[in-house]
Amino acid sequence: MLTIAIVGKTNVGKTTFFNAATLLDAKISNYSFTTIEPNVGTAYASDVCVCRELGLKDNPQESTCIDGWRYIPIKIIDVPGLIKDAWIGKGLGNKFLSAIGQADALIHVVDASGSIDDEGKITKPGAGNPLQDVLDIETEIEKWVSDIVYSNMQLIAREATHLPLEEAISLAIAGIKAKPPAIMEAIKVAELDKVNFDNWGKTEIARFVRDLLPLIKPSMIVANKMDLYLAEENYEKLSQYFSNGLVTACSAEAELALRRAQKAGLLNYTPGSEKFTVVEGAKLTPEQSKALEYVDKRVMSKWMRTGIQQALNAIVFKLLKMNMVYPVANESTFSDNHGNVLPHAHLLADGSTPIDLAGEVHSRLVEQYILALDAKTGLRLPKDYRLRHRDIIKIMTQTRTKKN
Ligand SMILES: Nc1nc2c(ncn2[C@@H]2O[C@H](COP(=O)(O)OP(=O)(O)O)[C@@H](O)[C@H]2O)c(=O)[nH]1
Ligand SMILES: [Mg+2]
Repeated sequence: MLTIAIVGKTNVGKTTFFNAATLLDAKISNYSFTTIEPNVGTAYASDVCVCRELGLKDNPQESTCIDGWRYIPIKIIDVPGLIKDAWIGKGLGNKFLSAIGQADALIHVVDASGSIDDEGKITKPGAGNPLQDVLDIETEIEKWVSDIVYSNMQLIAREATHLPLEEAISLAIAGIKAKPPAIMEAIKVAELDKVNFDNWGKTEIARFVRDLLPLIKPSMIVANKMDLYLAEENYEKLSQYFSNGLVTACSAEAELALRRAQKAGLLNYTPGSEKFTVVEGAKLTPEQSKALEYVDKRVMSKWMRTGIQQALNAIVFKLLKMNMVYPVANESTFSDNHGNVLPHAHLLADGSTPIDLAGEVHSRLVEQYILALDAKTGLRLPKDYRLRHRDIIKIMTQTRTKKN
């Protein structure tokens, strides 16, 4: 499953973001290291479901369809305790940094209201420096990965005697999930393709890692606490510094309040939508009314949304360029063998083929694969067809397995 790690300094709202995205109840508080083990949970990436264009009522199995929006599960990890110099093992850094290793992308939460100091302690709003906070964490991750590469120099050199360098590095730092093509690209961008690996030192490794990280751990910067005054100015600064749309505005606490109230049956609210309404006849306590008024005034009216679902979607569809693809067993009814309409939806990286989709569904399908059909048109698809967003695919297989 696609895995996203939430990183950032202490007290920026990582656990609140995590809880809002998963609606699990991990502990939230103002202390450093409240979370001592990474929290792992399920969040969702959402997009308009194909049931709409087909005018069908669907029966999703693992995913969910709410008002014509399909929500596909993704794994998210709340990585606590990243502080300056965590990479040398200070604090609980190293253990948590390894959670980043398994992630496909990062959500980098920053306190845009500037209410934390550089150590992550709560301070007067506006006193902190959110841009510096983001850079500190990036440096931290760079140092950690550089350190791993550096301590594996001998192993890499040995493997590189019989493997291309990018494969040797990929093997040596397997825990970071860096594929050879990304490594090769980073070597080129860092202009290290002309430098013999034996001559790489700390500076070369640092250069290589700086160019590698955006390729293997693309990250979305989430400017959190946008409900607080002062956050806007910092959000502008962050957006200017990290141009190309990598910064999203968010109020994790507002989303958490809305999802909790929705779960308690008090609100009509769909994650990602621009409005919420109080359920008719719902009895709100004065505190609840006040909190919802605050969310409405400070977040929804101003930003049109809380930003949590948008951040998740942006990371999955824009940054990672995933496509949502629907496998079906029956191409005329768009259903599985039990009559469930559009039962599954998978997230597949751009460039994936029908065989990749078969692999996601079941390894047996790959072994028995004969051909794939585009269920919308009934056309046969070549083996190397590149799946597109919202394709509905029928995979034809041999009906019998060969005896061996
Ligand atoms: N005003 C405001 N406070 C928030 C928001 N998100 C989190 N907080 C508060 O920030 C503090 C730290 O939150 P937490 O999720 O524990 O931060 P973490 O250390 O990064 O996991 C808590 O007091 C939260 O209630 C938000 O969107 N707006
Ligand atoms: Mg936390």
